[in-house]
Amino acid sequence: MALKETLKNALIVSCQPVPGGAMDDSPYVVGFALAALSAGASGLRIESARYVAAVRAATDAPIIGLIKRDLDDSPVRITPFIDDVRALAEAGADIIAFDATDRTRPATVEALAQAVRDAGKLSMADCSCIDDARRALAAGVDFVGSTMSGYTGGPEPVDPDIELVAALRQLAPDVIAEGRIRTLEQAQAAARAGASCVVVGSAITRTEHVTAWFREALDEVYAPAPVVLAVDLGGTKIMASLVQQGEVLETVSLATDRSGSPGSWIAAIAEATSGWRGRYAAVGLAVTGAVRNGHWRAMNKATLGIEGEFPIEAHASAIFGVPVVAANDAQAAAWGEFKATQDRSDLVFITVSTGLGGGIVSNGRLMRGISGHFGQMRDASGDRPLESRLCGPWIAAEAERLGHACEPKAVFSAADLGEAWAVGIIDDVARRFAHLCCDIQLAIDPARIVIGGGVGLATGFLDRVRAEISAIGPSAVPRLQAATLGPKAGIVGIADLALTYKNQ
Ligand code: ADP
Ligand code: BMX
Repeated sequence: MALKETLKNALIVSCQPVPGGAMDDSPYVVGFALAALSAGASGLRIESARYVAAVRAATDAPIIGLIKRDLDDSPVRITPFIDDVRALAEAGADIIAFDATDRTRPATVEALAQAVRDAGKLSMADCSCIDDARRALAAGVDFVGSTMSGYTGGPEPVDPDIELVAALRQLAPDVIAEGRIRTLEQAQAAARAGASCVVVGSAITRTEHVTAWFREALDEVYAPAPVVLAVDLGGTKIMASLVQQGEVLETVSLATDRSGSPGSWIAAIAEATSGWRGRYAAVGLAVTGAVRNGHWRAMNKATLGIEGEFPIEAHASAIFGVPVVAANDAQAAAWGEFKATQDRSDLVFITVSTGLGGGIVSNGRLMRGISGHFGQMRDASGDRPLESRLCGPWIAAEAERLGHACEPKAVFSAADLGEAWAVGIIDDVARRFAHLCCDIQLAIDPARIVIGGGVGLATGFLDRVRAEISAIGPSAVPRLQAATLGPKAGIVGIADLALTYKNQ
């Protein structure tokens, strides 16, 4: 009874060197044991009669003794034989631990428990599950432990089995939490789950294990960051880059074949980037249109004619041979812009390009689904999407209607030179965009609205939009910024998303 009291709310340190390792000798085991006791451990767990005897000669502190054996005809390793119990008792153990699992075994749990009693010692049943504990308690053991959880088949877990500790506590008061307790938080969790004492082993006394944990943790940081093949597929152009940790290493651009199909666009990307094969670990596809559950569809076929729903992630990963993550282009750009600076305030990204797309980052999270599809909201007429007159193709069509057929870029140049027809077109677009930004400010109140896209980033566009906003004099003035990453926002954003989501 006194021993149970001593071990109440205690830390027990298991001093078991790696077999055959540099510390596998009595002086080290005794040293670890005395060091642990000097710093607040109340008990020890020691393997083999030889080490129990050596530690016993050095201290009166409670010792849980065990003997590990690798048997040919039984998976049971911890104190399998009655003779082991006797040897441990003779060597000076106070508590004798044995495997209490329900597996083929040389001696029954009942016989071992009886042998411990016969030797005048207390017993600890190393259990893998609650049923092991039930049987062991029925056989009269003094302590039940979670030691064997995770070691009777299947992959070895990383974390301790705190749930088993809590379940054991429902059966008996003297519960020892043991197994994979590596951190202060895990030890506390075991205590909170009701353990009457906690055993920590490797994390204190296996230098090889602790060293390897640190080595692996550092390897993760020192390992070269993975490279992603990041693609921005818009209604007008496709950009593909190799990206590493937000750095764009190389880029190719091609025109989007607007008469093509998802299969032909992916094939064109694979062809244009064939020289980069083997250099990337994942592919990220930022695409115009909506992406949900790896499937891609158009919101507005005028921006790009994607027929039906296309399984873009499955199709592309078969072609590229690495995991593929797809997302909407403007959402990816929103994420790229969010990650590009230290500013953690909410942002809305808007691209004015072949269509008008958007993305929202709120509380540090990218909103998914179809959020940000501002271009699909109705315009004042009520019967067409806002983007039909707030995009590059509308500028070109309007220029042609006015007898000045040219690309939007040339319309901007003409507007810069003060040509009235061009100024009228650009002012129209800027006014509509200014209204949209004011409405977004009222709906979402972002700290900033970041602008991208061929038209959005065109020279002078933002200044004209700001002038229109001043003219409106809104109750809440949106803070507009040009994309820090320029046309690469989508590329950088999807590269990061690809690494985040590739295993999900
Ligand atoms: P995508 O829509 O494929 O993502 P962009 O962002 O480049 O591609 O947007 C394409 C639209 O932007 C086209 O209508 C194009 O004419 C127009 N555009 C591209 N570059 C400029 C520029 N420098 N000035 C004005 N308009 C541009
Ligand atoms: C359209 C829509 C959005 C896209 C936006 C910008 C389609 C095909 N696309 O509103 O999903 O984000 O255009 O795309 O419905 P871009 O091609 O102009 O860059």
